[in-house]
Order: sequence, then C-alpha cells, then structure tokens
Amino acid sequence: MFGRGVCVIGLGYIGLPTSAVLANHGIVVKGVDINEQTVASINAGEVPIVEPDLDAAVAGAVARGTLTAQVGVPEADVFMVAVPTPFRDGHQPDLSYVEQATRSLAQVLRGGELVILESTSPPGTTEQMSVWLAEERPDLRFPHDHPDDPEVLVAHCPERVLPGRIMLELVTNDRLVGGLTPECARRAAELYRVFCRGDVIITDAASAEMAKLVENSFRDVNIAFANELAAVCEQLNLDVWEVIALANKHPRVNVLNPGPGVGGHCIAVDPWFIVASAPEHSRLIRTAREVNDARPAHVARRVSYSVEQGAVVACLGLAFKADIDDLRESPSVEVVRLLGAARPDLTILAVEPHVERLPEPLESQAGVSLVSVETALDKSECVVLLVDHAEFRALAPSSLAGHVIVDTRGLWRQPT
Ligand code: SAJ
Repeated sequence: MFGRGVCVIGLGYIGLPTSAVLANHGIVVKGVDINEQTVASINAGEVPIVEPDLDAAVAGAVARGTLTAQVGVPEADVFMVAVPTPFRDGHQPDLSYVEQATRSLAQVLRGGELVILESTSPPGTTEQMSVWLAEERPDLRFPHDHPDDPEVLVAHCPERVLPGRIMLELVTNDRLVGGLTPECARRAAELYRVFCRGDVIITDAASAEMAKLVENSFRDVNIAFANELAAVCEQLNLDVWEVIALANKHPRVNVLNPGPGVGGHCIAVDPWFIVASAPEHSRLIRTAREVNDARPAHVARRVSYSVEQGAVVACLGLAFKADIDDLRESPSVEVVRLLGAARPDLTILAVEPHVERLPEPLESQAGVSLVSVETALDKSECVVLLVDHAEFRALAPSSLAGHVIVDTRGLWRQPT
C-alpha cells in the first residue's frame, strides 16, 4: 500500500516525530523541509529539536534506512503536511506555508495518492487544499469537485500531542481522521492504524478541523478563568491556590492553574482561528485570549510594585512551561522583557536551566543577564517564579528565606 513511501512535509515538532514513528514501523519515510540544515542533521541521524526519546527514534530510523530527508518533494503514495499555521496581523490565519507545501506536492502527483493535512487549521482548510491541488493539476480529479471518483484523496488528521510527551502521545492518543469523502477518511485511518494504539475516529474534514481548535480553546478559556481568579484574589488579599483547591473539592469543578500567561504555538494561537471564522459568535473565546495575553504585563507590574529602586530581581524560568527548553511565545520571557523595559533601574538575573543563552528580545536588553539559580538567589532581594521546572520545585525553603517572593505558579506555597 505504501510502496513509494510516505512523504512528510515539514520536519518540526510534529513532522519529525511522526516521521520517526512511521519509519520505525517499517514504512519508508521521505522527510521534506525547506531548511537545509534541518535536512542535513536528520540525514546524519541527529535531531535539531529537544524532545524526550526523539533522538533515539530518529537515529534508529536513519540507521535502518527507512528515514531520509531532502529539500525537494519526491514522489510518494502518501503526503503528510505538517507545516506551521501561525496568524498574521489582526489575528487572521496565515495559511501560506500550507499553500506552498500543497502546490509543491501537486507537481509530483500521478493519481492514486493520499494527501493528509496534519497542521492545526481553520475549518475549510482541507477543502481549500483540494482546490489548490486542482489549480496546479487540472489533469487530475480531486475530492472537492469529484466526490464520487477522485483520483487523489484528501484528509485532515490534526496532531494532538503534548510537547514533552510527543513520542508517547503520538502512539497512545486517540486520533481524529476527517476526510473530504468517507473513502478519504477510511484510507487515511489505515495509515494511522499502523502506529496508533488509541482509537482512530473517522469524521468529515471540517469537523476534525473544528474539534482540534475546540480542544485548545477549551483549555485557553479555562486557563483564562484561573488567571482572572488570580487577579481577583490578589485584589481581595486571598490565596488563589487555596481558593481553587477548595473549589476543586466539588465533584464537578476542576479549575486549572493560574500562571504568568499562556505560551507555545498552539493554545495561544488556535482560538483565534475560531474567532476569525465566526467573530460575532466567539466573544468568550476572544476575551479569554485577551485575559491570558494580559497576564505578563500584570505580573511585571506586580513585581515592579514589590521592589525598591535599584533592586536585584531573580526571575526563575523562561520556557513556556515546565521541564522543556522551548522559549517560543513564552509569557515568562515577556514578563522579564516588560519588567526590564519599565524599570531600567533594576538588575534582572534570569535563570533558565534548559538553555545556554538568552533569547533575542532579552539578549540585547540592558540590565538582564542569564545566571545559575545559585547566583540568582545569592545576589537578589526578590525572586519571581515564572516556570515550575523540577529544579525550582526542589529548592530548599531556606534558600528563599529573606527574599520578597512573587510565585506566579503557586509552586512554593505551603499546602493547608
Ligand atoms: N498553562 C497554565 N495553566 C494550566 C495549564 C497550562 O497557565 O493550568 C499554560 C502553560 O504554562 C503553557 C500553556 O498554558 O504556557 C500551554 O501549555 P499546555 O501544556 O497546556 O499545552 P501545550 O500548548 O504544550 O499543548 C497543547 C495541548 N492541547 C491540549 O491539552 C488541549 C496538546 O495536546 C496539543 O497537541 C498542542 O497544544 C497542540 O499542538 O495544539
């Protein structure tokens, strides 16, 4: 069935792990990326990103000869598109990477192939892919306008894995497979059943697109609720974690954790795709985004009020969440940036055990440096906990004594 192999376009946080898992199940995987360095390191059996167990999986697949990488799109039986879908100004979805990947794979189609969109996308994108394919290849029949006898099948299977647990969740999570026709979904499901031990659930493409957006929006709205409670409790001089722990004793209540904001490329982005699709009906989703986006400024203001002129402030954690090295769209980086900009009199000692240098917005910022946790605690008057990394969880209470503490994650509070 996959004699010409599976071509995975986009070898990032989703495409590369998926390629490695498929290749380790004996499928010939031809990975494609526009970045020549990424291609070179994968062909050398190395991994350009940090994700537990990914390095061994890639090295094994490359050594076995089932995984190769290249810049141009080769012929294959299946094409999986796993490229970024960010938003542009005004929070409108930017589908240019999907379009570019689609138009390039169209060139090598012969008929009989299956094209799968994995990137999280606004409802209608899979159908749009089929239209782009048809524009490039008027000689072939595609499912959007030939639903009864398409020569190329098109489906959507949104990725749902959690960074930090990708290799595990790729295999164990349930998968949604939405086809432009039932046959498109059925064929795509066959591929996922090769490696997926969870249920493979068949639906239509637009429902699969929307379900993925709903998952991340559900999370965003619930985190916004927790963040709003944090601000309310701060004003009322209450401990928000105590209040949430008490409320969560109710059998049907499960409030999430407040924090310095929502980061990463998923939860902070995907709700905007729903807002863009139906702006007049998505007020709650939009407001949640605004609440979460306002958190870093709120935390920076709170720290600023808590410290004297010329103080030394330790900021613990820059990653977008615990125990990963990913600083993309990190609210913690934003807190440090805003604090440094508002208070040039402060010395800010940033600690991030998972990176060796400051990310760009902070590297060029006067008064901010990257130091070890020991140095930061030793030299500072105020400690701001931004990420609940294991290293910070393990700190002895005595090392924090005498500091003003702003704990945005409730990590060091004493349980009652
Ligand atoms: N966060 C809080 N409070 C919480 C939970 C999270 O402030 O109670 C913050 C985190 O610190 C982080 C952000 O939210 O900054 C997002 O972290 P996360 O661990 O909740 O999620 P992601 O972005 O790493 O991965 C999400 C997952 N989606 C869901 O759990 C519904 C994952 O399954 C998706 O595959 C991924 O988005 C994606 O690629 O879309």
